[in-house]
Amino acid sequence: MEAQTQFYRDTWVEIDLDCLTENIQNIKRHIASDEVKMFAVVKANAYGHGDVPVARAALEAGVHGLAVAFLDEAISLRKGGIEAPILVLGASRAEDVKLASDFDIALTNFSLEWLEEAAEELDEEAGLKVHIKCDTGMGRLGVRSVEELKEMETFIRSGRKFQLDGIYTHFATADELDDTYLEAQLGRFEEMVSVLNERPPYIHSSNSAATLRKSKTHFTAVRVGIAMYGLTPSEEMKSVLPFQLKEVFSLYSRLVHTKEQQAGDKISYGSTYETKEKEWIGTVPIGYADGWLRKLQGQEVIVAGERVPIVGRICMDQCMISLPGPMKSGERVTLIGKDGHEKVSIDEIAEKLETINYEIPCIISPRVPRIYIKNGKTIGVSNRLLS
Ligand code: PMH
Repeated sequence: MEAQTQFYRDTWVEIDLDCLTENIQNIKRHIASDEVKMFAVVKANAYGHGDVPVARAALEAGVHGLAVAFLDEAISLRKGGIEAPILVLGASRAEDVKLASDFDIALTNFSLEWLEEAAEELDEEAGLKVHIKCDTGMGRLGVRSVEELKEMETFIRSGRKFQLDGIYTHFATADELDDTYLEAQLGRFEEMVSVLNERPPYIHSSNSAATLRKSKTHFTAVRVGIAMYGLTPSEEMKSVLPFQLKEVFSLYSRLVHTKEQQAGDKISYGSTYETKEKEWIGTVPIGYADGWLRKLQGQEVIVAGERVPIVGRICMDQCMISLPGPMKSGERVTLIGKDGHEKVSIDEIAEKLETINYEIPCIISPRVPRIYIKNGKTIGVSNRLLS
């Protein structure tokens, strides 16, 4: 079935690819070395922004390759026509390695046992690219023992089934300004890299926070996610950002019904909101099934340049807002983004939901169409480029 490129609802996400490009150019300028390649982390549908359009724009802006969580996500990019290097950061099943090799997708490897199983599936000349993941203190994926690491290298280099394309690690605290733990992880990583007989082309450890804060973590490649989307990795880091990041993701809707309620009228399920006096109430077609969670009751949105609150419970597909005065259906509502002098940032929504900014674009569900803007023009809808 063809992906849907038309939509018939008044709620949408705008992905500003010009901001994405500017963020990438600033990050690359900050890295300031052509020897360091930038991988754009586009897992989870590019943190909810849309994998193929973001990947394309990122490559045009000068990133070298892409990183995703699962083989499925890598194949989706290949099927979307992306030819750049792709690395799968998560675990892949040994039985699926032939598929990875056929699509020229690099996989993460963190045990000898996996290599032995994977070898069974591969032709002698397959040349599957692997990056060895070292667990230097994140406690997630990765080989810990230097002995096993050496055996893995020997196994990989013993034939042509595999190519050792990279070695990497991941920091647990790069977004905290206290570097003690990061330094310990870095030391451990350097030690692990030093036991290899030969250095692979890609040696990498930096997420956005480390890329922006610590040039000695850059090695030969960096893996940048959140900063590319214009979000700061943590509150702490806001004070040390080397340049301004521009938010790529905005969320809009339109009033679909407005009316003047009388004093004492109740709004939405549970009748938790009661109008104290005459009040204009607008209905907005977005709800918790779109990822606009019930906990956002009371959150402000922007209408005609003014902040107004969501009143009453958020329903599955709709919610109500208190309007500053009489207004007609069709008026734009900004849930995330700018309108006039007002702005609702992703960080503000994250704070209201008591979570981190990373979660917000990820939880706005695929039911909300994404519109891609480049050079001020719409160039795609919902993961489909129009040209
Ligand atoms: N590399 C790896 C292995 C990652 O897991 C991530 C993000 C990145 C790079 C990019 O990090 P950044 O977005 O901070 O630049 N991974 C996750 C995660 O697993 N949960 O939140 C972010």
